[in-house]
Formats: sequence, C-alpha cells, structure tokens
Amino acid sequence: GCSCSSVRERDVGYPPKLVAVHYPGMTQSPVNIDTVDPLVMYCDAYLLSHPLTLQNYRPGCARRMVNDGNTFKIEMRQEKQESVASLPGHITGDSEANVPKISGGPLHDEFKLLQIHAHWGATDQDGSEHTVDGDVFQGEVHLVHMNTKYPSFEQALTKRDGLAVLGVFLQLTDEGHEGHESFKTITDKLDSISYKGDSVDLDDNFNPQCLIPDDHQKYWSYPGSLTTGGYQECVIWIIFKNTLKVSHQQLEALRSLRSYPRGKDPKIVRDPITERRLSAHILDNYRTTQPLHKRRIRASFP
Ligand code: 1SD
Ligand code: ZN
Repeated sequence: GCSCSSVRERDVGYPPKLVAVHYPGMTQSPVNIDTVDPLVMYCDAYLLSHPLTLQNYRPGCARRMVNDGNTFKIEMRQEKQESVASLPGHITGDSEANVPKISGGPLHDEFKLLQIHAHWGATDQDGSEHTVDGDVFQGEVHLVHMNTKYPSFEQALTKRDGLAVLGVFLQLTDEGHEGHESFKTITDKLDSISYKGDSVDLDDNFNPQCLIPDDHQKYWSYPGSLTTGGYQECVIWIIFKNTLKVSHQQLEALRSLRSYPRGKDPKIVRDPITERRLSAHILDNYRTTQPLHKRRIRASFP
C-alpha cells in the first residue's frame, strides 16, 4: 500500500475508502496561530505590497438575521430585486456588482459576501475557534465569502480557493463597559431571534464594515477548511490581528440564544455543580484546533 494513505488514515482516523480529495485531511481548521515559531509563521512581502480590499461594505446589503439552532446568521442580499431603493449611500445598483466583496491580499480572485455568523463559549474561558499562541478569545465572527469565478456554492466547496472567510476575534473588555458600539447592532436584535427558526429583518442601517476591526491590513492567512458540517478544505482563512472588544452583557446575549424551536422546550439538563443550563442554549459552538501539518501561516505585517 501507499504509505501516504496510511499516514493520513492514522492521522485522521478514517478508513482510506472514505478519504476523498476534500474529505477531512491535512488542511483542517481552525488552527493555533503560532506567531513565534519561524517554521510556522513568516511575514509575506507579497501581502505587504498587495493590500486587502473591501468593496461595497456599506449599509443596506444585509437581508435578515436568523437563529439556525447553531449560531445567528446574517444573510446578505444577493439578487437584483433585493437591493434597497435609492437611499443615499446605500446599495442602489441593479446587479451583483453592489454585493460586498473582498479581493487583494492573499486572494487572486474576487469573493462576494454570503453570510456572517459567530462562534462563542459557555464561559469566558472558551469561545474562539482559532487561537493565538495558545490563547483563546471569547468569540469569533466569520464573514463567509465565495469565489465569484465558481457558478455555485456547492462547486466552491470542492475547490481549494472556493471560499474566503474573514475571522474576527471577540475579546471581553473590562467591567462596566457598554460593549462594542457596532457589535451592539447585532446583540440588540438577538432578543427577537431567541428560538431556532426565528428571524428578524435587518434595517438598512446595518453595515458589515462595523465588524471589521481597526487596521484590517494586519492579518494572518493560511489554507484550511470549514469548521462545521462536511469540513470541506475549501477556505482561504484571513484572521485579523486586532479584535472587536465586547462586554460581558454582549457575550451573555449570544449565550441566551436557544438551540430548539419555540414551543419545543427540551428537558432542561443542568450542570450538577454550576446549575448552568446545558442543553437548551447555543453554547460552545466552536471546533477545537486541528493539526497544522505541513502548512505555514503568512503574516501581512512584520
Ligand atoms: O460554521 C459555518 C457554517 O455555518 C456554514 O456557514 C459554513 C459554510 O458557509 O461555514 C462554516 S465556517 O467554517 O465558516 N465556521
Ligand atoms: Zn464559522
């Protein structure tokens, strides 16, 4: 037999017959971002000379926010008829040309924003998917973009450069803080999507730019996978160095989302020590870090 397939089998624990090109393998996500080890991390001059560009990140591009039982999800308008009519500074055009897009940096094509969601923990000790030098943050927002050169999301899932996901860490600030002003536009609405299947229309003021941290030219990038579902290895990850600062109340608003539909209350399971509700809420919806294997991580800054 081929030795590489037995290595893969040992590493991921799947029978070889299930190992397809895009099946969970050697480029899984999330990972720990080791900023110290020069065998892992390098500053890439190419990224320094090719700025990451965000286009059409402006109000009016989001349609609604839903509770899908695993996270909140902000869905973007994709179609012509979904455009907001002639509001100054809002998306008014007649085509996909006005959908938020990213390009530059590590990306060789244009990628359009499909949806935004987040991952968080049951406590402040957990939450983010990626870690930095072993440090965990309290949450992580993902802005999921699809390569516009592929005709469908399903096709994109089968390509190494099918998706580009921007990752933004949510970091708890000190006590007594109102929390991040723009993240508030999300957390204030979570009350109205308490149950799985609930959705709320987003007013035309929601601007995804509010989730992009200061100095978005400082980021790490590496090739990886989805962190849910089929774990397809189709993602160019871009993780911003700077974080969004959030309050305890804002984290609690995330933790109060329920994982079951209205009226279908499950038997509440409580942790015997903390008495915290375990099964009823969306908690710890992050995947643990995966081996880096032969990958290196590029930094866009020295
Ligand atoms: O968790 C999301 C999942 O909800 C879905 O959005 C998927 C494809 O868009 O992406 C994953 S993730 O890898 O962005 N966490
Ligand atoms: Zn995600």
